[in-house]
Amino acid sequence: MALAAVGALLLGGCDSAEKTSIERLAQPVGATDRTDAIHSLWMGSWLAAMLVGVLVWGLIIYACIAFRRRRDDEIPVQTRYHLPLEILYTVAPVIVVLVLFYFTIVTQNDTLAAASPSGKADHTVTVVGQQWSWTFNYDKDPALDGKTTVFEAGTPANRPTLELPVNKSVDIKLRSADVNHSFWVPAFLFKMDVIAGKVNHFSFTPDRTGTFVGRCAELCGTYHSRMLFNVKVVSESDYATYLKGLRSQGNIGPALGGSEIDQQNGLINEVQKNNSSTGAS
Ligand SMILES: [Cu+2]
Repeated sequence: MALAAVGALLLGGCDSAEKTSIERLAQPVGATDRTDAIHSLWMGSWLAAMLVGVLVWGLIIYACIAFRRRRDDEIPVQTRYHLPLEILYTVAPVIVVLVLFYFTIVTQNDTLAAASPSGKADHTVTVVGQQWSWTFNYDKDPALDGKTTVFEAGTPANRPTLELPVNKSVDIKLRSADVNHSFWVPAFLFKMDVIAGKVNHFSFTPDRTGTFVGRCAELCGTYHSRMLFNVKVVSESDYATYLKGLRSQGNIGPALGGSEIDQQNGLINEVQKNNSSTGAS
């Protein structure tokens, strides 16, 4: 009751955007079909933390009052080597961690499940993280011609944009051209590491149009903080127009990183193989 009154007082003085932000405990409004589970985990974790907090604060206050020193010449009973209490101190945090671990794993599996049961998403985008920007390869996209891979490459000064069609599933493949990075779009409530020498992937369906900020979430070098990008979720026809634009600009890929780096990582052969199979030179 008191909590509700304080909440009403706090919420009273702010506009509706702030109000929903407080109601969501500062979590951004999700923009994909995978955000509900993460949002529940977020809210549930805070609720659990609050319950544990209230219990601990309550016990502290109770102990301070009930076991305070009552007479100057006598110190309160000192409890030590109390086995049942020590077992409780050990077991209780382990239970808390196990519960959080369980819900995290369930949510993670939910979030990482393939976007379609067949594992075949409507679109595939290979994202390359490189010091210090991103390249987005639209792999043989059916919205273009199903054969040509087009790309957009960014620089720290020229922030790249990843365009995605709304309500269509997409498989994002993450690879690094150099060191480890991390692909993070706060509005997707999702982040995945981009590991050098390994391809990570995840799939989802963007469910509302808009422009969302993205960033690198792994300290990857001097200009790490400039590894920013935008994600623009657009209609299907705008998406097709965008891909055609990239093709007419000559951005024919795949572009998987600088050639020296590609050679180092053994990716150059893969580029050549892909080029020969698409007929590009
Ligand atoms: Cu980075």
